[in-house]
Amino acid sequence: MKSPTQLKEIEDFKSAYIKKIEEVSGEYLALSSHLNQYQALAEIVMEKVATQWAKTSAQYDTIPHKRVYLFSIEFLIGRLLKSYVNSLNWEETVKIAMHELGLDYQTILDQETDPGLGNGGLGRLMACFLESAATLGLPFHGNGIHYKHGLFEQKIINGEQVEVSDNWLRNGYPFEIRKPNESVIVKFYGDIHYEKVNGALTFVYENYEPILAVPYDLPVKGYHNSTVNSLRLWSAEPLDEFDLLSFNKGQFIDAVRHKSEAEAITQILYPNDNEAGGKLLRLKQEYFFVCAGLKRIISRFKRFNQNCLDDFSEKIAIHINDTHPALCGPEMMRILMDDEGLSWNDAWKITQNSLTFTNHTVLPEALEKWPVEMMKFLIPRIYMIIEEINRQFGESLRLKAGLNELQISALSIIQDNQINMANLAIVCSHSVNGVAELHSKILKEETFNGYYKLFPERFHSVTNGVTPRRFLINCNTNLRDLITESIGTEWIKNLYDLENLMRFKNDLAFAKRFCQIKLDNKIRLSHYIKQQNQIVVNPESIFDIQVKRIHEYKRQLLNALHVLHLYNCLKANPNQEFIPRTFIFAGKAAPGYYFAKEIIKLINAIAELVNNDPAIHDRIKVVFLANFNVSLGEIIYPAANISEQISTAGKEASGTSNMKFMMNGAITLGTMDGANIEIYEAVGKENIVTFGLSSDEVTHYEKQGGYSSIEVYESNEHIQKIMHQLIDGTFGHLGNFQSIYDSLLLYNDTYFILKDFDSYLGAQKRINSIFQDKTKWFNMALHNVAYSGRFSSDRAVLDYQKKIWKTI
Ligand code: B1H
Repeated sequence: MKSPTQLKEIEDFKSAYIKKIEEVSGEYLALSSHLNQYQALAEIVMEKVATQWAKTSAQYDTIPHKRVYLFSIEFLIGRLLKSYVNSLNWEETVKIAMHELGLDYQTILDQETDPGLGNGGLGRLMACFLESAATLGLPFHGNGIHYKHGLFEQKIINGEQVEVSDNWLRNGYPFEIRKPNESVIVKFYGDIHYEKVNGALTFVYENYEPILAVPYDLPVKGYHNSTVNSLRLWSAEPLDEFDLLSFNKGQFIDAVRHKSEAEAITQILYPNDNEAGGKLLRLKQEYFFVCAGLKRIISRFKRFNQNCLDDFSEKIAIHINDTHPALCGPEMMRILMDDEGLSWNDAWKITQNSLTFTNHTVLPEALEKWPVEMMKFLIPRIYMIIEEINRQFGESLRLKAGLNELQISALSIIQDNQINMANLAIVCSHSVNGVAELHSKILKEETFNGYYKLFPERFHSVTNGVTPRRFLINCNTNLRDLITESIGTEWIKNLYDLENLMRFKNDLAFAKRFCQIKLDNKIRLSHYIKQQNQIVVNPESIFDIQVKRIHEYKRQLLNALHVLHLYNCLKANPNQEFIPRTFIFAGKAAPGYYFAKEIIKLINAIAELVNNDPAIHDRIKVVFLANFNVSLGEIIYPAANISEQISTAGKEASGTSNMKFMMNGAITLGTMDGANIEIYEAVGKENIVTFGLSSDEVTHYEKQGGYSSIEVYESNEHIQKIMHQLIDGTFGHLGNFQSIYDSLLLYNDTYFILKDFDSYLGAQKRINSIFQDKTKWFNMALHNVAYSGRFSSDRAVLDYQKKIWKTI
């Protein structure tokens, strides 16, 4: 029974909605399109959110809290409409109202584009942190780039990845507010020379190219509270629509070139994950959002602090998310000295005390280095400051730490005529952290060991987390309801409370519902697979899933070769007992990453071979789902039995899909890498399946120049067979996979795929035997949900507040 207040709320909502439809479409509801229906709902929701937004901002202005600004070149926010509705506690009202109006709520939600403003885990982590901070009621804002085109849309055509540009703003975007009056000017290029002004030698910066940075603000709403924080994304525009000087001289093309060159800066997100590109435009992007963001933060601070910057670092933390915003150091120095007139020493104190830095990867190809010439040319004043920071740092190492020249050059920010951005970030900030225990240990002992020895107190570790609101509560509503019925609602804001679920480990009725929910989620995914790939899968089979960016170190290849091996076994022995499996893959490859694209091709070739072979009798199915993004993840995570987390140990800094799967009751099949190790600790060794070399073993081999993959090959018939299949025409018109073959045998298997193959096979066999014991399987799955508390981004954000920003 609904209360009179609820009934009134529903009726009010319906009339507001009918009116809104007319406003956005100029038509009656009955004639409106799904897109208009979505737009109307989005506007109503945005109005409600905006009221709380204004209130939160006003409160922050009066109550002095330490504010945190998260600088990141990626924020992978996902769709927002459902998140806003649920966080407003409006889910039921909206659902009932839509139903009573004869509309399909899900279809309306599906009209929303999924903004691809990030590549993968790094960008998604930032979005999770923003959501958690708002839910915890903390003053915490994001600062990034308003890309006109997000990450490309992936299509699979003839088994291969084809990229299509992403135009997420095509139909307008209802959840952002453009704030032209808060625009700032960012200067590029130009010359610097010294002049005597009033007797003192000072420099003059002229002939620069000014670009207008215009902010777009998006509300970040807390769950079931009234906090609304901001994500500020900067867009590049020409200062004048076109260059009037050229226009008047009749040089029309030059006049518009000026416009498109300015806009180019925020045209597109670079589609590389875990790889630094080295292009001038990327460096422009990095400086652009750092400069615009810092200018606004500092001017706002002055406005609320009587123009005084003295206690800036007590009241503000600026967080550098990986090295892409590492120019925060020199840019802050520039603003404080050149614009605010502070001395070097005063500016340095404020800068260093405000900045904190998180590293997200130890892969050498991802560690950013910029040529000195490029930096000097593009941002000459910033280069001057970097040189001086480096000079003073070297000097202090020489005089205070007593290091010799060799040691100093190993720590230098400028090395081989390149700026090492991680070194810059470490020197300019007072805290450096890794994103899981093992990763932080590697940073201290290997990657940044020289710095660690000098400043051990600066090094920290904060294990990543994911928001349970998006990755459990809103995407697995049946599990959410079962949990809430069983242990109350407290867990939604304190995920450790999920441990109370262990009370139900012997409760048959609970177990039955728990397993039924998983099956229903698998059925939902099966429909999606049927619709997208025209493949029929068996929802009763084990859903074995690996979804993430395609990268050699993540080893989708190991998974694929295992599937090929199982296929061979079934062909050789068709009557063997076999537990049906559905192998599901999804993920994008960077457009220029040839090898990753070959892996996608191989997976699709294996799918074609296996799915269409009648001798297999549908016992194995292989599915590659196109265009993996946040929304697709929300359908996939709840449907998994097995979460494949099989990176070469020591290479995956943390991983976060491991956490999303775990929360939804999947069993991790993983190496002892990144946060897998902490999942192992949380659930206990009985409730996870691990295999493979340890990170120490990998390092040991690497120090000897690798292991011998030929030896493994020669001693293992199964491996010989699958290796031959890569090049012997098995895949028919889909081609041979010579480059994959060569990478494993000729180039000695950098990622230890053949080395770990047997161990992986053993782990997969263990899974089969466990799966047959339904009670055991339920128990393992329950453990995974129950002990996922520490992988909430609420915990991660609180850890940062305590250890790093010292705000609580
Ligand atoms: C992660 C990146 C990354 N680490 C460079 N590093 C990029 C590096 O465009 N670029 O140049 C883009 C992304 N991404 C990921 O961060 C790690 O691989 C994951 O293990 C980790 O979970 C995630 C969040 O910390």
